[in-house]
Amino acid sequence: MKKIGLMAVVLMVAGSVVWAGGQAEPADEAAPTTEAMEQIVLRLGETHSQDYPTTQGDQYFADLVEERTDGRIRIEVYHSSQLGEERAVIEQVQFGAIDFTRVSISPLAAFSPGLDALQMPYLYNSTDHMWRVLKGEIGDEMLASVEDAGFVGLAWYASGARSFYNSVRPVESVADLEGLKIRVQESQLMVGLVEALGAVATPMPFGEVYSALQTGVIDGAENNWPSYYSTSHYEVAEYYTLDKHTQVPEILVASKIVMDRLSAEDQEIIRQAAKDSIDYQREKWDDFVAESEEVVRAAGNQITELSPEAVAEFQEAMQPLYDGLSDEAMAVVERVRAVK
Ligand code: GTR
Repeated sequence: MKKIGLMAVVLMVAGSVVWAGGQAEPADEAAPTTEAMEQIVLRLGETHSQDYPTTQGDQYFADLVEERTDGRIRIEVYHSSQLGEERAVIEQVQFGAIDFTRVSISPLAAFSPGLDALQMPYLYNSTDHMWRVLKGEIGDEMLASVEDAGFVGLAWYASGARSFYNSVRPVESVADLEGLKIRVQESQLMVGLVEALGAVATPMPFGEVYSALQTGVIDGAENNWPSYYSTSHYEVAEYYTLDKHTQVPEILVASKIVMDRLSAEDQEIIRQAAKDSIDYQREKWDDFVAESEEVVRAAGNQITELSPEAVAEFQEAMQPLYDGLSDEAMAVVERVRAVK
């Protein structure tokens, strides 16, 4: 199957192929006959490897769409950053060169700043609390809010809690982070968070972190168990502190330009398939968290649990981030806190 740019709309007619919106294939002059089937091939960009739970969620979503359209819409999942690093892919989705992506809301917030309210430090008091927020009114509003920036928010995926790891020393208190060079996602909020703790924030694409850790360009980074494990960062940064500073939802988005070209019926199939992939992704997530933790612990990494005093200290150090929020974002934070 050949593709044209972002969205290949193909008329498949008994042996001949005509590109709608592109050039007709000159090889076969035969006019389309009645059994013409329009096939749409779309691309989804994913940073993680094929067996990572977000990629499994993407693939499940793609399969549902293909099944529910009898093969008329095919979504190809390009995992392992084949289409580029997160920020670059988001830009391409915004102008319609890539059709879908699954990303962390951290880098997406650079395009749709309202999302920052959902990734504030120590915002949720449990994973269940976060899911009640995401599956409720606030989650729906936030999905809808990315439309202004050129995206169609389709679904939230699980991503656990992010914690610090480094190659220099165990971190048992905020003071232990002092001066460490910590890689962060390309997100202003994350830069502020690391700086508030006295460390040096270094924004960098995900794919560059392993070699930066290995060569000592950075001392550490922060992520959840699955990413710490699947990227092999745990092999080059052995100290992992379970401070769980943020729970950052993953989000599946479509390009608004691309969605607007589809029929209302197809848009609805896509939206529903995305929603129907959430539980599957969450199940895969939980399994992979357990597996990651087991492997990393077995490898002999030094895992630090914070004392309640140290947790309080981390929370206090991050208060300036809340003080810096706009009234609008603070209103969202307050609504999140009120969700029982
Ligand atoms: C992971 C997330 C990725 C990416 C990565 C990072 O947890 O799933 O989408 O944002 O973190 O730190 O860059």
